[in-house]
Amino acid sequence: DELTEQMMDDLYDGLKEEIVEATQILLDRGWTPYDILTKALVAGMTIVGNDFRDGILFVPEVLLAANAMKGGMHLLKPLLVETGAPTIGKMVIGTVKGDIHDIGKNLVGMMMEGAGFEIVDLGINNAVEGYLEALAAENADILGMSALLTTTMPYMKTVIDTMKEQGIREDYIVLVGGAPLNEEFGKAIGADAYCRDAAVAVETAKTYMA
Ligand code: B1M
Repeated sequence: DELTEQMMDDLYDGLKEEIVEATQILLDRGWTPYDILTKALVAGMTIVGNDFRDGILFVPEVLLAANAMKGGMHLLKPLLVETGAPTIGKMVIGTVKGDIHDIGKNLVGMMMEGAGFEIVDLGINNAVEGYLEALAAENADILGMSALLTTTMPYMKTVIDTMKEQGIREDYIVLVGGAPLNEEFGKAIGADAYCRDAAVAVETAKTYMA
């Protein structure tokens, strides 16, 4: 599709207004919010990520791309969270300490809300104390943690170990996600499940709440 190709270029160039406009055009053409997210925005961000890794793009450019993506997501959010369904559970979610990546986490939050979950978003750079306070204060069912760096993902284990020490690990379902994680890592740190993407997070959470 010509427009989605253009969107990938615009995302790469960090052109927020163009991304917002194109997102609206795809909606007007009848695309589902989920297809726009995955086939245009996430696909475009994957290209940005590859060139970032290869030293072709640098932090300022990637920040602009992320900002452009958020513009599109902002438009899609009300559509993704629109739901008449009764609440099926409550999830506290946040990116772990030392990590400021939040696009994936935001996406997971939106899709979970759309599926009927109540979401308490703690934002980025969360220490164990913050997670545990929120879980108790919110009377949550699920803890969701996100990490995008190999240097921050071990912090998830710190959180889970602290839950075990305090005897509250079994009171919550713990779901983890983020690009550098995998199934094996999720098991090794004692999470209930690793979620590859937002759709899997929704399905996994539903299964545990059933
Ligand atoms: Co960062 N960065 N970054 N970055 N960045 C990565 C992660 C990297 C892989 C890029 C690369 O080298 N190819 C690399 C990590 C390498 C590694 O650890 N092995 C990297 C690096 C090195 C860094 C810095 C250290 C760079 C520097 O300063 N030298 C720095 C670290 C800052 C910090 O956190 N302390 C940094 C900074 C940044 C920006 C600020 C510029 C920006 C973030 C802006 C923002 O988030 N507001 C940024 C970005 C945008 C990226 C890439 C390009 C894209 C991430 C993204 O948003 N993807 C990324 C490359 C990549 O991942 N390919 C990269 C789109 C998003 C929808 O996907 O987040 O994977 P993702 O989320 C998915 C799933 O993973 C899953 O569902 C989501 C939706 O499907 N999921 C969950 C995620 N969290 C979940 C939680 C759940 C369930 C599922 O809980 C239930």
